[in-house]
Amino acid sequence: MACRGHVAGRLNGCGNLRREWRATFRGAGGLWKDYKPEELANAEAFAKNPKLVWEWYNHRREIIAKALPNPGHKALVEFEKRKPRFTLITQNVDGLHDRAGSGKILKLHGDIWRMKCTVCGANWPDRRTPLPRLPPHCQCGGLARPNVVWFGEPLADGMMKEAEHAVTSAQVFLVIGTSAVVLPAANLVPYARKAGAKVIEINTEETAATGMVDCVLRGPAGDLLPRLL
Ligand code: BV8
Ligand code: ZN
Repeated sequence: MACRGHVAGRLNGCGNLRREWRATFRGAGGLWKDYKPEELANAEAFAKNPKLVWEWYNHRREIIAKALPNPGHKALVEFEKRKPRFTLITQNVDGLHDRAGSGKILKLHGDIWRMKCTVCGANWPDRRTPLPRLPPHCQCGGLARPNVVWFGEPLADGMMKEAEHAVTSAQVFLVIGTSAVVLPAANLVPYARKAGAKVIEINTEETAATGMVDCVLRGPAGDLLPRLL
């Protein structure tokens, strides 16, 4: 399929990083301490046992800190250089797009390298791995939480609006390495289609979006994305 004009929107999931979201789980036992991601990535679990939830984030931060952006991340940096109206929309909280050099990133689900105070609402970067003390606290003494969007929580104000605008004004929308299950992120696919964008899925497997896209490129994003340049 020939992609004309410019790529102005793309959504990616952690397939772009070998499933960080699940990679930190798919250890020998398949889960982290027998917890499913959804069981820990929510406010109730944090309220009940903030130390446990922070052990999980500390664990993921240590894995991500050792990871390097792959050719897929790097190709997206190149797209951004070549396409004036390029927007990178990610569900990943790993910060690897930043490390690859991407500039214009809509982080739908937040950033694992930032913390937020549950008392005063302060928000600050913290890249220490491992974290010296769990759970970490804010300067005000308040309990800190990861600056990510947990299940059952809304995305940051205006985030979905900005993402919707990017995909509904796009000529081409690349959907890369996501199972397209988690909402509201996955809604961006039908929004883009309805607005007339050519939607291209890049994934190693069939997804919940496959039936909705114009073109499927089946294979690893790290191999296929550089070839689209
Ligand atoms: C909300 C941050 C309402 C945290 C994340 C029942 C039905 C439908 C929806 C719901 C439901 N019950 C609840 C909901 C809503 C829920 C939801 O969607 N649940 C899902 C599980 C059904 N959504 C929410 O709760 C959202 N909030 O709805 O709030 C509200 C509104 C107003 C007021 C109050 C409340 C919040 C969702 C955000 C959750 N946070 N992350 C953290 O990281 O700790 S989600 C997290 O998981 C990631 O950010 C990402 O979004 C998702 C993982 O999905 P993928 O990235 O797609 O990864 P996955 O492993 O699934 O798939 C990897 C894919 O890559 C595969 O397709 C694979 O084939 C492919 N792949 C692998 N390797 C490669 C590859 N492709 C290419 N190349 C490769 N090399
Ligand atoms: Zn505080």
